[in-house]
Amino acid sequence: SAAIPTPRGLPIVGNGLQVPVEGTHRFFADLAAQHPDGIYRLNLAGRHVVFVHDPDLVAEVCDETRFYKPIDPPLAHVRDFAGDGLFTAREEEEVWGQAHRILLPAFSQRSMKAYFPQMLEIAGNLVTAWSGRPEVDVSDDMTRLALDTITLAGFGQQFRSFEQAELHPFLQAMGSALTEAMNRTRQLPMVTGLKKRADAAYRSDIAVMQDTVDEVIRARRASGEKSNDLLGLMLEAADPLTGARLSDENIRNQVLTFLIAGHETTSGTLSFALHHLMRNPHVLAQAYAEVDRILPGDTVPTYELIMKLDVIPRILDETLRLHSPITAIGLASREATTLGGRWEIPAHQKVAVILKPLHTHPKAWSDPETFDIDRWLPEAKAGHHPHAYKPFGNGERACIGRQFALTEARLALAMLLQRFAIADPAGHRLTIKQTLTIKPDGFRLRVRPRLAHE
Ligand code: MNH
Repeated sequence: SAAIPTPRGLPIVGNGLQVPVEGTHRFFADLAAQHPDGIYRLNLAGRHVVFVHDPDLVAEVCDETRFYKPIDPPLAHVRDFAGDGLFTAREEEEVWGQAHRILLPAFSQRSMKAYFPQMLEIAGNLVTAWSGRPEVDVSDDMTRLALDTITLAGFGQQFRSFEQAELHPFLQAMGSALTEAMNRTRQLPMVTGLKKRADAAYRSDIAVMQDTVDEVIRARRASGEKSNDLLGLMLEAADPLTGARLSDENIRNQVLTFLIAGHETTSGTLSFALHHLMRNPHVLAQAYAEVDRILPGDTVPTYELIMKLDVIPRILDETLRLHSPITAIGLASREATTLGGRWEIPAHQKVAVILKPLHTHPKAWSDPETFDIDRWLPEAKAGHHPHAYKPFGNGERACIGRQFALTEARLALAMLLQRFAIADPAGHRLTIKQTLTIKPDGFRLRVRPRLAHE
């Protein structure tokens, strides 16, 4: 056995202070490059974390009989507001399985057909918003799209974000709370305890989020409406295994979870996809050709037409390889074990998989930094390393909203390309903003309605 390599750190906080607030993705990419064995260890403010990015080591830590998803920082902080919702529930909490079983059918690919009219309505609002403007802020509008889509499809509520200049107060509160959760992840608890102003703001942001959600639930109850959207299901359905129903508090936590998990990530994916299209004009041309073939003129998209798309889904797959909005997944060992036949770790050792170094690992990807959608052609895909691509996480705790996000993103991208010529005259240099997730910062596009289809 061998000692896991550890970069030298500062006393007390260990390597914690070396992790920059902006751009942790760059920091971890550099560290990965310095550790060709695919493994290293950091002391983050007293918490020892083992990082793995070699796909074969990742395959080991993705074995759910050996590793589980712990709720550690930053998720332990997100739990301050998402509670025992699916994303931040602990493995031993029975309610995770109950909610998972109740909600899983509602997230199947088949169910997406039922949400399609709502997805179409909100994508239409995006098109309307862009029609009157020469230039758009991409990340802001994708955030509006994703938030309005999950609130309408999931909870029957109209946020009407495109009618407002400022982001909804819920979004502002959520953004600040997520930023604070990330700050707390980098601070010693003692320091967090001293920052009274930040703590007061954090509490008030959490109250704004909870009030918003309580209002969504109250409005549904008041309407007396029986709907089989996500909220209707949670209010009515019983767990097929235990017969249990979800408590009101758990439903609030689930709604909050879907609002958080359901829109930051989808909006980041769409924004990064547009960024890559601007950088790769030949792929953009392929996307236009596909849209003009499947949705000629002003054909209104249907679920069936959207499922026929091939180039656009591959653009999304490749975008998620190079820019996963969720940059890392956290695991922990059930028992003491050995990784790669030589690295010994104790029981309950925290392990992090930083996705970028995994998604660009030369063992699994040729020409890894190149945006190449042909990696996702069926023949090429069959040859992929089975554990070198985890943008939606792993195993049972993988993303429940994957089909929802991909269906929504396909539709939005297709409609934007159907309606607009997009250009990036300033030659956007990608800078990344990070809260719990990453998205492009200050990314603006020049948009112009396509009169005749080019
Ligand atoms: Mn989503 C878990 C990525 C869209 C709801 N999601 C995860 C995880 C990743 C992830 C990674 C696992 C995190 C972890 O291991 O700690 N999610 C994405 C991405 C997109 C996305 C890249 C868009 C693209 N997610 C969505 C949408 C919804 C959603 C849309 C809801 C409508 N995600 C969840 C929930 C979980 C999750 C809920 C937690 C699942 C569980 O643990 O049971």
